[in-house]
Amino acid sequence: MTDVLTGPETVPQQRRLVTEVPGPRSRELAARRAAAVTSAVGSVLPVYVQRAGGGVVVDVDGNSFIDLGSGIAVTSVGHAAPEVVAAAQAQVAAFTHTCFMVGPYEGYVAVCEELARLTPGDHEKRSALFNSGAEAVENAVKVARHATGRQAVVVFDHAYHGRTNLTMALTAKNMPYKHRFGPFAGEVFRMPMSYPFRDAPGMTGEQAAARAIGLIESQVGADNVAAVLIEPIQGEGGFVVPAPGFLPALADWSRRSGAVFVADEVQTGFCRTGSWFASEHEQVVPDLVTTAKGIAGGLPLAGLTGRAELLDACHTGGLGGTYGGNPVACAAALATIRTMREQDLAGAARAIEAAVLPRLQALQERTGAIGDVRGRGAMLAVELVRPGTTEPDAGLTTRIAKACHAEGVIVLTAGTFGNVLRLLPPLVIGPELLGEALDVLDAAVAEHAG
Ligand code: PLZ
Repeated sequence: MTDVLTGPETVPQQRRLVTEVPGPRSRELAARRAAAVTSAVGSVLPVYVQRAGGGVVVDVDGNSFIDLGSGIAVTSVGHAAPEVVAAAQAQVAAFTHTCFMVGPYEGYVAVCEELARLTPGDHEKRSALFNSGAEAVENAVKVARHATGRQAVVVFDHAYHGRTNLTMALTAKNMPYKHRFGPFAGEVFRMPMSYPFRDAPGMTGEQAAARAIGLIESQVGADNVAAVLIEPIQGEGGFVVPAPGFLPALADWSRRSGAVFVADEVQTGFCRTGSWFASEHEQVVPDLVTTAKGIAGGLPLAGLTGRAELLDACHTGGLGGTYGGNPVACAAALATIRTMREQDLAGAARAIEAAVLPRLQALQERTGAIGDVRGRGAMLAVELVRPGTTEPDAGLTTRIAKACHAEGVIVLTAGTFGNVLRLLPPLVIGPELLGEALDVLDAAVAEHAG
């Protein structure tokens, strides 16, 4: 059992339940919350967090949970990663905010230099920094429209791009993201995704791309498309990995048609899938890339990176925001990127895939309720169905997730049909801890899916 240093305290890397879940202090906080926090914001866990380190989250009653969620793919370098903590602390002490649009500083520039180095392609790039993934996506659309003089944005079934008005329009799923929140932004066109588990058997990526492209050309018109926006592996939509060839064919079509190809790497980026960016697995070089989540080890930061001629097409002052590229978040990002390089966390993600995928496949052998096992790196999932069919079983998915939480393992669900159980461990999680978490998942599946 290795311990992870977080400030003055250490968080033992172990699963340990010392009260019922939720314990009395969490129940007390839940009651205070009910009277003060809107019920429109939900939480996955019934417990309240006191501290966290590495791959473990400790609640206010002293229960330790193994984290297979990373705060939705954010704490890839681990909770309270020592280098990130030190960098953020030093920056807080130096200055917390000037607004880059008022008084610029080196951290912002250095993060943009790293984004140019790390994102796919060796063309000249520029970046702008924001606070959230949704904001980065909004700005990708602004840039694509401004640079092309076109308006239409093509997105895909099962897509998730955020909760602002424009990004709700880009997001596919009604509940909970869009229901009664319209009217939505216009000029958004949704196309069929390549979804191997649910497409006709044997449909290739090229065929799935031809299906989408045919619809774009007939319903939108190639000359009207400002941007084709896609997650290289869909996140909230259920870790849908398109068939090989789908992404390259869409990127090629975009280039030929004068549309900007935008990869939303908010969830897949920064080593999550076993390389810096998921686009790399198919040698796709996007015109624009959006990043957030894993970039800054838990501090809010997002980036829009892409071809210099696109980003620089906008008039000066056209992009920005009070907090975008906050100096503390930038310091955290630089430490996060350094840690990812030094510890080869892309390699760690591949090792996680090598350890977890066979176990999920073995689980699939044992139960007819697992229709599909998929994902890449440390972004892995099972899709739960009624045995012998592809009919989604959201109820079973929730029961298994809740059983894991009750036993001290944080897992998340996803999917348009709510029937995907997804694993997003911190990339620094130790093999023993990971193995123990999978034992808990095994037992939960055995109990609820038989
Ligand atoms: N693009 C691909 O995954 C955020 C959303 C959780 P923000 N995904 C988690 C929820 O229910 O709100 C996400 C994403 C992709 C964009 C976003 C949006 O990123 O930082 O949440 O705005």
